[in-house]
Amino acid sequence: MSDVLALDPSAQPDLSAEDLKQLYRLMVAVRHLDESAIRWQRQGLIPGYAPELGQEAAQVGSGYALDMARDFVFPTYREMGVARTVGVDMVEYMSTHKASWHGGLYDPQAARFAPIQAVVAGSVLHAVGWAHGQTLSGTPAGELGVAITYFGDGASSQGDVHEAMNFAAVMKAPVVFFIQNNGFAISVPTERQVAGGSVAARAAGYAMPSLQVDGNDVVAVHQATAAALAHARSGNGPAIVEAMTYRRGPHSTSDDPGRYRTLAEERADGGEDPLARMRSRLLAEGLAGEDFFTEALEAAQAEEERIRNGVGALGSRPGTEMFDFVYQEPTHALKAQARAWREESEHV
Ligand SMILES: Cc1ncc(C[n+]2csc(CCOP(=O)(O)OP(=O)(O)O)c2C)c(N)n1
Repeated sequence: MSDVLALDPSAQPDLSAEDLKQLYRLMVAVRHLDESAIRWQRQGLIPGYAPELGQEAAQVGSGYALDMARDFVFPTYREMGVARTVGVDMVEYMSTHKASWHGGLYDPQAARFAPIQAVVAGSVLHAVGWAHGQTLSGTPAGELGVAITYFGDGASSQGDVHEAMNFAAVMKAPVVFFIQNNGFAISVPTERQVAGGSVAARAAGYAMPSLQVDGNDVVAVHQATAAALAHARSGNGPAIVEAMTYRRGPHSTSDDPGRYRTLAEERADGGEDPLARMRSRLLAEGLAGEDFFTEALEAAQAEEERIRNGVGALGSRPGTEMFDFVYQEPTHALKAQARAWREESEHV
């Protein structure tokens, strides 16, 4: 373990006043869109959605630390806030929740944001593969693109995560494992399935550095992620960031948290609202006044309206497309499935 480098978030450059304001604007845009998406589902515009209420700081703070000219994001189904922060087209992103297309209609290569992943822990393996490709590309240390993979405390119990971390550490792959520990895997609380209570603590066993950070503090998340990215970019291999937060809403629009936790527990365990916290900081430091907060909300409302109209206008995609992007060269079995599907659904 002697060669494990510590991560020092305080060594990262301070964020400017404009950066701090931008982090707040992004969190407001994400919160407003997230809350709206639940209403869209209730109104029948989209069939389902996985809200991220309470996780805005974890997502915006980490996304804001990325260098999108060379890094690559591997999300789960709950990273709308990261997508918004790194500039993914939000209508194309939301198409997955409209069930127009699996994984979002955006171009993953151009957006540097992998398709939305519903397989728990799936994105973790993909990220390590991509990161190993960076090593093989011959890009010099210091200039490496870094893969960042998002996953939850629940996913951390999957065997895939062990394999991914071990492989990444052995091969010194430039990857940041970003865990949002939001307290729940659907109905199962963290203490029922993360032995020891911390995913970051496992890093020592893989000889990689880690940081556990207050996931409700957007600046702390940003600095921790920036430190982990700098470590990986310099050719030192992977790092873990575990953002401790709380899933304030349901697991998805088809979940009823009342079946496994009480309102009193939600109030007691929910922690600090990330937006309220940043608002207080901006006010306390004299960086923003009421006009700024009003403008941020109005911009978020206008943006949501644009996205809602775009999602409403999305048509369905040709069903044959579900076979088109499985493999570069379709297998015999896949061709047979596609044929059978066409015969049944299109009667050809
Ligand atoms: C391989 C696999 N197993 C089970 C599921 C069903 N499932 C969907 S989300 C989820 C819980 C994941 O919890 P966590 O990783 O903590 O992420 P969170 O949903 O809290 O963001 C489960 C078990 C799945 N989608 N994929």
